[in-house]
Order: sequence, then C-alpha cells, then structure tokens
Amino acid sequence: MTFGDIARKPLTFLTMLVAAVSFTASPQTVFAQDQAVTAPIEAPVDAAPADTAAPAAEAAPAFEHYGPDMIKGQPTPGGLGFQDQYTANGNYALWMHDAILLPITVVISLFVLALLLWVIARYNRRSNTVPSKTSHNTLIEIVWTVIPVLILVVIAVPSITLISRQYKSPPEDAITIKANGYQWYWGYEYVDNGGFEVISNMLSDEDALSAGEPHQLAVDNRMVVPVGVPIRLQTFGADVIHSFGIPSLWFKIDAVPGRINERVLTIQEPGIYYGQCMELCGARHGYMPIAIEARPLEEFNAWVLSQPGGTTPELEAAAAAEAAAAEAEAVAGEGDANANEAPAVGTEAVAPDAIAPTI
Ligand SMILES: [Cu+2]
Repeated sequence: MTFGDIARKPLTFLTMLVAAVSFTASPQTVFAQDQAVTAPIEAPVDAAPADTAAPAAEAAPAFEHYGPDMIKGQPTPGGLGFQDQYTANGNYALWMHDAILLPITVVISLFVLALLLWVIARYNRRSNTVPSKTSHNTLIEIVWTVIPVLILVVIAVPSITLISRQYKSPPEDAITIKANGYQWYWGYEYVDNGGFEVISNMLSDEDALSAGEPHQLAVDNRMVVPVGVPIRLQTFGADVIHSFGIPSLWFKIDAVPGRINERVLTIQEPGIYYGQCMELCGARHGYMPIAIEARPLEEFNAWVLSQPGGTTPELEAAAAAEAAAAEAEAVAGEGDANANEAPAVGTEAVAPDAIAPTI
C-alpha cells in the first residue's frame, strides 16, 4: 500500500462524510433559504402601503374604506358547507348543490346501505340455506339501467347550465380590471380607469387583528370594485402560474404567464370578500390573499379618483368632448376670422357714416 492509497482512503471517507452531512443538512439549508427569501419579502409588505398610500393621500381627499362590519365572504370556524354566495352563479351553484346533488347523494347512499343490510340479514348462510339460482330478471335489469340514466340527466341539466353561465362573455360595457399574480402578492390594474396598478400585500397577524380582520386574509390595499356592474376580470401571471379564487363569489381563474384569462364577475352586494391564491406558486403561496371591496359605482369612481393616475371613462369622455369642442371653436374662430375679413372692410366703410351723424 502506497502513501497515496492511505491518503486517498481518508480523503474518500472525508468526502463521503461531507456528502452525508450535506444531505442531512440540506433540508435546513432549503429552510434557511426560505427564511432568507421571507425576510426581504416582508420588508416590501410594510413598505408597499407607505409607497402607494402616500401619493394617494397627497393627490386627493382620503377615501374611507369599509371596516370589518362589512366583511361578507370569509370562512367560518367549523364551517362544513359552502360560504354564503354573493353572485348569481354562486347562488345557482349553491342551489344545485343543496337542492339536487345533496338529496340525490343522501337517497342513493341510504338506499345502498338498506340493500346491504337487507342482503346481510336475509340472505346469509343460516337464514337462506337453499340459495336461488335465478340469473336474469328483465324488469330489474331495465329498472337498474333506466333509473341511473334519469339520475344522470337530472344532474347534467343544471350542471351544463352552470358551466355555460360561468363561461359567458362579458358585455361590451363591462369594466375591465386585471389581476396580476406575482411571487408572492397581487397587483390590480384598472385598465379602464387610467391604467394604475394597486399592489396588495398580506397584513401581518398583529395588524390584521388590530384592524378586526381575519389574519392571513387581510391585506394592506384591497381590490376595490363596483357592485352590481359586470366586471371583465382578467388574470395574468407575472412569473409563475397563480390562481385567483374567491369562494364566496364562485369565482376562480388561473393567472398564467404569457396569456390573459378573463371571466365576467358581477357582485350583488357591497361588502368585503376574501380569497386566496389557489395554485401552488412557491414558498409564500399561502401568504398572498385576495381581499375584494365591492362598493356602489359612485363610491368606486370616488376611490378611482383618489388613486394617482385614476380617471373614469365619463371624465375621459368629458375631457375628450371638451378638447374636441375647443378644437372646433378654434377652427370656427379661424373660419370667422377669414369670413370677417370682408365685413371688416365693410365696418371700416360703415364707421365713418356712423361717426358722421354724431359730428
Ligand atoms: Cu400564487
């Protein structure tokens, strides 16, 4: 054995030891990275409201946001069913679940349970010593084919209706709002209102509780939307796939990089509705909640005007009309000036006559 062998053996051993230690340590390393990632993200969480709120406060009078008494869409402790619904689609889906699916499921389950119990009690080896050798019964076979088909038809009709309602295109006059998913927060772009974007980060537990809002759902800047008006809600993934989902509005679409998805959303009542990112999108996927604040249209417009760069289509139309009128006046003025050239000579000619009698 040469010195090289001896040197190599401990080296191999050392290498393996280092490898083993690094394998066992790697989860901690990953975790440490998570925390390292978490730390700088938390800084903008605090910084974002200051950045966005400050110019808003300067630009226009402060807008009074809804307090916790207006929270309508949120999970309840021990809740088993759906959240209360605040859209037409949500109410339809809830009706379909409560009035059709649940009764059918319960009746079928009880029927199958009763059949099982009956078979166990009546046709066991002790009470039924001579088994029947019947192998076909046309009536029973028709019944157990036709009844399930009818059940499926009863489920299919409202089910397909619901799907078609969910995929209805937004009307032309719908207000377009774009929800951009970022790792790990949301940005709401008001495309029809000047194109400004509101950045929305989760509040810390302490801030949420002191505001009276549910922790891990409360955010610093809510997505303010008009109530009773169709919204063309578009989603976009700025980095990876996210999903924009609000259970109480029966609304969920993926936010995919490189494409825009859109659905129409019409909220029936003013209030606050909470949702979350619903596509696993990375380390802080669970900490990018959605909070929608639905306000009557006038209040929504007031909020829009309180945002830097915010404007309404009416204001834009009025400004455009004003500009057009001013332009028309200018053109008319030029025209008048040209037209007045001849009368101007006339007035000059008239002037001496007019002056003459007074002399
Ligand atoms: Cu996400």
